[in-house]
Formats: sequence, structure tokens, C-alpha cells
Amino acid sequence: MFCFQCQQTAHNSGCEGRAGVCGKKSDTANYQDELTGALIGLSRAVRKKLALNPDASFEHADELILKGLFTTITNVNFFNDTIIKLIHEVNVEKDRIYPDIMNYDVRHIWEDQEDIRSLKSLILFGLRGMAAYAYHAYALDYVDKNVLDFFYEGLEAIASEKSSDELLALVLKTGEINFRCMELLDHANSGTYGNPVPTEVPLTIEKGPFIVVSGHDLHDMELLLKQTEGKGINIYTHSEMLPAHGYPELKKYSHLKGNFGTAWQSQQSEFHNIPAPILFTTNCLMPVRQSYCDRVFTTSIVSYPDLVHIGEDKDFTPVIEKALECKGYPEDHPMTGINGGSTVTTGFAHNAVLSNAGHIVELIKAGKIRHIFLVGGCDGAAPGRSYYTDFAKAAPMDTLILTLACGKYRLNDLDLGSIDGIPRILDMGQCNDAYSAIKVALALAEVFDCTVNDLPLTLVLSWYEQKAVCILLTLLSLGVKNILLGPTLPAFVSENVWKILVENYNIQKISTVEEDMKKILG
Ligand code: SF4
Ligand code: SF3
Repeated sequence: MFCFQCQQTAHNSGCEGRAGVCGKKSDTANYQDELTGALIGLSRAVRKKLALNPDASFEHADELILKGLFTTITNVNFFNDTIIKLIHEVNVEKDRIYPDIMNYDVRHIWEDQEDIRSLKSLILFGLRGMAAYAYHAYALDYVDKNVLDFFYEGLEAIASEKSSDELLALVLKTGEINFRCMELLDHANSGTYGNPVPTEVPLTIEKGPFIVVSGHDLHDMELLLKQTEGKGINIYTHSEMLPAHGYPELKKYSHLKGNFGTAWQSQQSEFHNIPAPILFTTNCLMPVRQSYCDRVFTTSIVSYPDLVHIGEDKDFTPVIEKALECKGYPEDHPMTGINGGSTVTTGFAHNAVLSNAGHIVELIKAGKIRHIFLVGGCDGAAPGRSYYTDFAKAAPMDTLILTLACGKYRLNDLDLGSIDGIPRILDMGQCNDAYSAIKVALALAEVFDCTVNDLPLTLVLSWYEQKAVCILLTLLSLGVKNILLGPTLPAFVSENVWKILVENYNIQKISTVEEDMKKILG
């Protein structure tokens, strides 16, 4: 096996040998490579057919591309059987669309000259992240042909001879298309569940049966809320599901009670002996420990050997029965965030923030808001990630902190007060809600008649998996400069490629909080 797609890759160079740091076994990694090669074959077939008939449509292939790429995201799928089945389906569809097309061996990419490997990896990992977003939108019946078409274009390109310049252009195009994709998902989520509203979320688990729901899929959340209504079972979000509390059409369910635990990397200790089932709708699933393995359920693209998988009929009966059997805690069970707080807030997506735009602009003009930080991205186990907590604590009282994705658990239970009624920590949502942050930044830039780079705004990002990659590419494609990135630089970004990014975008690796704060605030 060879895999270097995530932040915790071995020695920050690549996972090899019998298993990756995430617990993915070598045979699973190899099947994921084979699946990627088959998806490239499918893309070649679709593109050939399109050249003959530009109006052809490829519904089944579209679905397979999204599912296939999503399957290979870090901490999503550990189960060879589902990957093998998917490879077969992809091959059948490829042959149906256009006979005699070869699949690709992605080892050619891993073994290529390091800059070419780096640029192709940026495209591939960006496409993987984007596929997850497109898949969530697709589950709510929102599709965008430009987004779908680009999966085929991008996959075909990484299996072709291309110059660095051509690949660099495709890297940025991946970011550009991902902006459309995040917009599509934003429309899908708010079109289906309403615009998020600011919401305080308790961290105490009430006594009685409950279910913990993890991952990003709001549609699965809704279906489970419906199926548990009136059954005496409470529902708690976990990790990236927290922003569900902000959506009117989800928050109307009175048994959606609060949030369980913190970010994904703490699940093995937080789920230890938990008296309730946990449903994973997407990443990040970690190898399942004995003390709770009979209580973990997967659905959608997530899959793990020996766990009960809820299939496409979305009949959650096994999860419901397990909740009733486990009975939950006998008394209310107080839990806290990593800084000891007992509640967190969410729901400050673009609509909520921009409804206060006038007020925020006045405060900036009056010097009461000196700077806005977006402290966003993935959480993870690396020790250097305490940087993000320290950064939030060190941010002066006249600064706002926007958060998104699961990295927020480093700081979202801190009480940092408010500025003239505006809370200093504003959680914009999941990682895909980076779209909200961009919308807010563009709106402020318009008011101040400047570019986003001239605003008193700095992006302090943390990355772990491939969704963070596509978001970073989106920000670069929009020309956003001066981003701080940590906790480490991606192993798949070569020295030369990093140099290009630094020259063009002044992107920097995080250093110490003191130094970075001084650099930003002067
Ligand atoms: Fe290693 Fe990350 Fe790949 Fe897992 S996903 S094998 S930890 S690089
Ligand atoms: Fe977190 Fe896995 Fe990336 Fe959607 S849940 S941000 S790490």
C-alpha cells in the first residue's frame, strides 16, 4: 500500500507496510487504488461518449463517481467487500457506456516525478473531498451538471501526460468547481431545512435511551429524527453533525436534544462503554473498540467489517432497538467540551451573520471590531493542534472568531464574551459551510469597496482529510491570500509546488500563536 492523503500520514511522508495510521489495512488501501483506477476508466468512457454525443446523460455513472470517490476519503470505508462490489459495478457501467476502455493503475501517480505527483494528488484529493459534498446535495435531489462533468474531466486528466502548468490550472479549476459544489450543497441544505438560526446546544446527556449521530449527512439525520419520533428516544449530534441544531426543519424535533462529545479523534475514549448506539453517516469513523463495537452502525458510504450497515431503504430499526435495549444513562449525564464549557452554539451561517452585517460594519468602522479570524477546518490527534485553542484564547477582546468544521471543538465551549451583542465565537457550520464564510467575506469586501485580501480578516486553517483540500483549493482559486495552514504541511505538496503557492498566495504554515498574532495584528 501507499497512501499519503491525510494529515496524519506516517512520518509526514506516506503510509506503507501493513496498515495506515488511520487503521486502513494494506489490502483495503490497494482496493481503494483499484477503485480509483476503475473510476478513471469510467471517466474515459464517459468522455469518449460525450465527444460523440454531447447531450448524452450518465445518471448511473454520476452516482458511481460520487460514491466511489467518497469511499476513498479518510476514515470512511474500511470494508473490502463493499469496495470490491463497487469496483465491479463501475466496470460494468464503463463497459455499458463504451466498450474496451482500460482502467488506470494509480501507482503511476504515486511513482511519478514529485511535482507532477504533487499536482495530480491535489486534483485527486480535491475531487474526493468535493465528491462528498456533491453526494450530500445529490441525496437531497440537488445536482449541478458542471460539477458532475468536472469529476470526469479531472479524473481523466490525472491519468494523462500533462505539463506542470496544465496541471496547476486544473488544480485551481478543482477549487473553482468546488465553490459551485459547496454553493449547491448550501442551497440543498437551506432549501430543504431552512436557513440556520443561532442556537445554543447543551452538552449534557439527558437520562433515558438515546442515539448519537455522527458525520455530515443532514438527510440521514432527518430520516432518523422522523423514525424515532414519539419513541422515547433522544437524539444527540456528534462531531460534524452539530450544525444540524441550527436548521429550523431539524430543530423542530423536540427529541433532538444536544451534542455528545467532541471531535472525531476522541471517539474511542468518548464511546467507551457508552449506553447507546452511534450512527455514522460519513467520516470520521475510527477503528472500533471492543467496549462499544456492538453499538456502532454505519449507513450511506461508511462501511466497516462486522458492523450493521443501514442500507438504502434507510430503515433504522436496528439502531432504534439498540437504543431501547441500552436504555441510556439512569440519570442526566453532564459532559463538557475540552475547555470545561457545558454548552456550545452554532447556526451562524451566512444568512444569520449577514442579517447583522450593518451592525458588524458599524463596529468595524468604529474600531470596536479590530479583526475577524476564521479559525476553521478539521480536528485531529496531532499535539500541535492545541495551537488553535491557544490562538482563540489569545485573540484580543476586540476580535471576532468565525469557526467551521470539527476543528471548532478545540475552542467552541470557551466563553469569550461578545462585542456589542455579537458573540465573539460564531460557528458557521460544517466544513462545507466554508461557503458561508466566503459569502460573508465577499459581502464585507463589497461594503468596504475593497478585495477580500484588504479586509481585516485572516484565515487560520487546520486540515486533516480531503474535504479540507478542496476547500483550500477553492480559497486559492478565489485569490484569497495570507492563509495560515497547520498543523503540518501536506506530505503531497512538493517543495516546488509549495513555493508556487507561497509566491502567488503568500500562504504560510502556522508558527507560534504569539508570532502569528503579532504578524496579523501588527
Ligand atoms: Fe495513512 Fe491517512 Fe492514508 Fe490512512 S488515510 S492510510 S492515515 S495517509
Ligand atoms: Fe472533521 Fe473528519 Fe475534516 Fe468536515 S469529521 S471536517 S476531520
